[in-house]
Amino acid sequence: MDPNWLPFHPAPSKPHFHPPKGAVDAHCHVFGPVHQFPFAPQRKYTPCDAGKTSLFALRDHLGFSRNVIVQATCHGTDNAALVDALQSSNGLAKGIAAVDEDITDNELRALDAAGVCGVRFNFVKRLVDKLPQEQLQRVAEKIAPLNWHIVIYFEAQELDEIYDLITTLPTTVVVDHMGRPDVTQPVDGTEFANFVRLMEDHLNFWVKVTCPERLSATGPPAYEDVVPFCRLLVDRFTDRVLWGTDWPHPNMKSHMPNDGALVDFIPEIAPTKAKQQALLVDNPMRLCWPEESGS
Ligand code: 0GY
Repeated sequence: MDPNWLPFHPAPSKPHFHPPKGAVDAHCHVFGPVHQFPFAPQRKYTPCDAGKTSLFALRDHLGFSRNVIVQATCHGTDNAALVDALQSSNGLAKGIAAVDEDITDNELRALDAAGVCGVRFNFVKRLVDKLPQEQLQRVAEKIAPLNWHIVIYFEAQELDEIYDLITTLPTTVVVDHMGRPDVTQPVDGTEFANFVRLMEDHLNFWVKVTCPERLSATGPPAYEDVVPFCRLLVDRFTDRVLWGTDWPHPNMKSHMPNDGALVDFIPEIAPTKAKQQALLVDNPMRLCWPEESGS
């Protein structure tokens, strides 16, 4: 692993908050193990191993039932570690893959059968060599028949540049980590207003109210500066929000969060039982397990 890599928390606390029955950690990753699933040559970081066994143990420890595992850039478009985790999950994990634009229909169908329900495109410049504009359009056409969704990771300052591209996508689009707002700016300031407008104007957009540990300037354990941003989105778009741990927290530099404390953050951003049920169960089930959620 990279010399300055922060490994995931070795012993997260048991959360005080009990997630509702059937709760989904809708943003997490698996890394390696590298001897079985080598990292991609073009990766921008080399993490510690963080395999499926550790992920599923964390799920149980935190009181969650299911995972949505998101392909991370260190594995490029080789989804083998992801698929292996999905196939070992007894149906309790779904996956978001990363694919090349020349992927075939047969390869897409195989991913679908393994439990993949979406593809991710990364517009964060430090994580990719080339922004995936053209690839996004071509892949969007290919996945349309599978009823998958598209996950997009970008930083707030990129939104204007990619706005037209992402708002013409024909699928449900999920934005990672609230579009990475600068939380030192006011929650009702122009930057975050742009993002809120995107959500208001485009009903196919969903958002992950995730990663206080990445966004916060005030820091752990309360991450109080991030709360108003998450809360506004949960209040206003209750049926289009998702939550996840982001375990094993790639590229964290300031600190490694305690995953138990991250779970205890949930009632700060979703204070009522109804909002917790939507955020943690109903929304991720509707999006990733529609066959079980009756929609
Ligand atoms: C995250 C965030 C990061 C990394 C990746 O795919 C990735 O490598 O998403 C990051 O460095 O901000 O969601 O895990």
